[in-house]
Amino acid sequence: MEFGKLLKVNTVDNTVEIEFENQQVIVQVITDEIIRVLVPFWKKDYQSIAIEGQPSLPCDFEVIEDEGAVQIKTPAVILNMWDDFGFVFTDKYRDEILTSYNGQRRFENTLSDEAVGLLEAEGHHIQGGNHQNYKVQQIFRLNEGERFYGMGDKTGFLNKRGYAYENWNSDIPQIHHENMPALYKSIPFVIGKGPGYTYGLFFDNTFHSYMDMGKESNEYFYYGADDGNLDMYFMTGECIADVIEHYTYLTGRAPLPQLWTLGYHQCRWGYESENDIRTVAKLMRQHKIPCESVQYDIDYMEGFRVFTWDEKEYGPKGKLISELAEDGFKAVCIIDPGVKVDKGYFMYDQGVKKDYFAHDSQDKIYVNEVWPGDSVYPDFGREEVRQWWADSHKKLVDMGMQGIWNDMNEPASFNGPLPLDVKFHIGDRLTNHAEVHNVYGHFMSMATHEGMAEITGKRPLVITRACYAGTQKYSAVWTGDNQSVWSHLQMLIPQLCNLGMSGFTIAGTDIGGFGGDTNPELLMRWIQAACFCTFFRNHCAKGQKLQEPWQFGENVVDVYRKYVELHYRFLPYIYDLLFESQITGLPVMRPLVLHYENDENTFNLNNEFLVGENMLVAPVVEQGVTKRMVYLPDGNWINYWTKEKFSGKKHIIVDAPIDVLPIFIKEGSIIPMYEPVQYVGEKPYDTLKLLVAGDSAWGSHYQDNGEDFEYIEGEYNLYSFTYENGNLDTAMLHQGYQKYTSIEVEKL
Ligand code: MIG
Repeated sequence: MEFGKLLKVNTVDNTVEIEFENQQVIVQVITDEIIRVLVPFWKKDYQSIAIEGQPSLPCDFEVIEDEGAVQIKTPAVILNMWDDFGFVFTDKYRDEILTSYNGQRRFENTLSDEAVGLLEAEGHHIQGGNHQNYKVQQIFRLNEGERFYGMGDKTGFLNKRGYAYENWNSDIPQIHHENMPALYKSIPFVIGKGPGYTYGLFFDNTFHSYMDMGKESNEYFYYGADDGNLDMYFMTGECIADVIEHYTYLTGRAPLPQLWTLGYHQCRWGYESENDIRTVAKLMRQHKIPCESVQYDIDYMEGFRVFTWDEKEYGPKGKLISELAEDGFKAVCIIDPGVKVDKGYFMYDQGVKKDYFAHDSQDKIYVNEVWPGDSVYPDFGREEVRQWWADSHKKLVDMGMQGIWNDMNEPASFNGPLPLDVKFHIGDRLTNHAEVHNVYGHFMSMATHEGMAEITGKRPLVITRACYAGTQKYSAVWTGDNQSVWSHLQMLIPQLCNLGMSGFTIAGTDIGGFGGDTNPELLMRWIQAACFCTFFRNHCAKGQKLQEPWQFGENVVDVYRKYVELHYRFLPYIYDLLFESQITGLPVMRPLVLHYENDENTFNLNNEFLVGENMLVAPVVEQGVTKRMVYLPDGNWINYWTKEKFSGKKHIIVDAPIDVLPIFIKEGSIIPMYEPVQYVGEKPYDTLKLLVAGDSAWGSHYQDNGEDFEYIEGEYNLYSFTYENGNLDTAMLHQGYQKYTSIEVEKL
């Protein structure tokens, strides 16, 4: 569509309405650094799902009109817009950051619809085979050397340049290859990074959308969507961290979790009875591998009916859970959205009576098939339905459940995908699956989070598979059904780093791989690579080789234990980073490019990462490898194991036999540590250990009760440590909680 000439500009408060001949465009100055450009192809008054409340802050900006052009200028960004919706964002020095592309997309190698049909019938997946312009589409100029980060859980590598993706939450049990269009999550947020500039773009639209980051062309990149608005938030910043801070200012940050949730979890789809669960719990303790929970997959339910418990296989309600609790185990169970069609089953009856399930285009309750057989889908976009779902968790909490794992909420279905016209609501507004699909998991997590917070009074553990931008406020995530293959171990690093830069600070992958059979070497390397994950769980599918470490012999158990223990040693450091993340939005696992942006060795670095700013981890993610190259960026780095010191900005070769995960600590930092325990709560954490890297070092540390919301009222301690000439100086920046009885120094 041609927008036509820019005719008129009208500014009210922070909103600038720009009339083109054929289309209105609305520009909102959200903050000095964030500018929203809304082209309301669909709806002018659209209440964002990702962004809650009113994010606009008062700011000083100028609107300067010129013949056929307008300039909007804040202290940090200048947006120039002209005829036909041409625009450029520049920084305050007027250096160009992002420019609309002046031209059409160029389709090459286009297949006819008929050819696509034939190929698809043969089993090919034709991505973009019949190239098309989308109903909503914006093309941007692509600069040489421009890179892209973020975009949620997409497959492939850290830098998304040259790849194309889609946002359509998808249940993918097959191997997650690097060229897959979409996985379970839709986070239409990208960080653009070029020579001398950094920006963020968030496209707030829940319909099926497309992001081509220079695959189709080297001259442009584009965003497209099947419906909805072009609703684009441009964010500027001096660095990637600034952009993440702005993005999470808009869409929210992960709240502080309970400390135990960050510990180790064991799971398997196919622990089919009380006995299976007890055995695994017992063996965890026997092998002295720290463990917080043996999680309940769908097997624990009565005929896969959500909010029930199978007493036949798992014993009387509450008994198993409370007995295991005596040994420190917390209970976490899976809940799927699909409710079994079954008269007499309370969830089905209540939902039918209150009209809580989605309807088909003929206005009958829509039925598809999932684990319980014929099932219906709660209409989670309605507040009343979420409240009902939230309240239903009382049954689980009464049994002793302390955490909820939400699966299948893409939503998944066995009997073909849900048609796009299945009727759902968002608030009171009737809409359909096409709009709700990508936020179905978001609304479900929100209900679960609110229910668990209300019922337990503690910080909820919710883990979700599907989600949208902003879900980080309600839920942690895991990356779904990976497989026991080396390429999935390799992908863990870029995938979790990109999820982290997209707001999801609490995330993990199934350790050992979910599908397929793992093997000793792969499992040992996996527990090492995952050692600093904020969601730390070994999980495996029914029918695959059993995946608990003791299935592979004593040597594996020893190596495995070493790294689970190491995770527990660094728990206070991880927790500190999560505390900071509430203010900065920064993740725990970070790609090197986040802190060393101008060092080109970091631009495409897929096989090492930072934990916070001061720890560098370089796992072995290749079969048969026992030495590896490690890139150390600027600064001095001390090998955690050997205490050997290296100056950075160079590649080194390190030994990494099967029991070694190379770790380097940045000189000048202090890392807080605990002694490992069998589970959080086994004994009080009354001693803090400080790992001091170098002769002169600084660090801070946050401490609270690790469970409830009292920290918000000030029940916490904030320490600042300075180490100089063999002396440790401790300052309390805040004191509102019982202090450690001792603080010990370990010099690196
Ligand atoms: O169709 O609940 O990703 O973690 O074990 C498979 C059974 C359903 C998929 C989840 C996986 C879980 C499994 N679920």
